[in-house]
Amino acid sequence: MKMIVAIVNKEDSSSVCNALTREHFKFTKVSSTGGFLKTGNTTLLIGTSDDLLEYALRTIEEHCATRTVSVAPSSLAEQNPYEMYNTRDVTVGGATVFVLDAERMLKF
Ligand code: 2BA
Repeated sequence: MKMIVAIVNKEDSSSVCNALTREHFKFTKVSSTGGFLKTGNTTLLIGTSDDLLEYALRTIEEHCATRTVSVAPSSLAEQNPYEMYNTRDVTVGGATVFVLDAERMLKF
């Protein structure tokens, strides 16, 4: 049994969720915030059997895209005052995915 923790760009969130539901995966959707950009994203907790892991990962991948985001000077200034006049482009996923071994799944 695996637990997939997928942090999904909010632009891709409904497309990924719809695809997972269509493919009969069960998951929990949690509203989350990126530590760097401080903008909303969606964290999906997907419990699945080992043999469906790759299929679940492919489903996520097929419904995500990376984007380039221009970070406002004010956001950077909070972290480094020397950068307050420079915007910076960052490439944002898509999805950042962790795969964990789940020892057991219990339902009460
Ligand atoms: P954020 O933390 O808001 O990061 C958004 C994007 O900013 C990142 O895209 C990355 O391109 C850039 N970035 C993040 N931290 C940076 C830093 N210290 N210096 C320069 N650039 C930085 P992604 O890597 O695609 O990450 C998208 C979101 O996935 C992140 O949003 C965060 O919520 C999550 N994430 C990424 N890596 C993670 C990790 N190792 N652990 C937990 N969450 C992670």
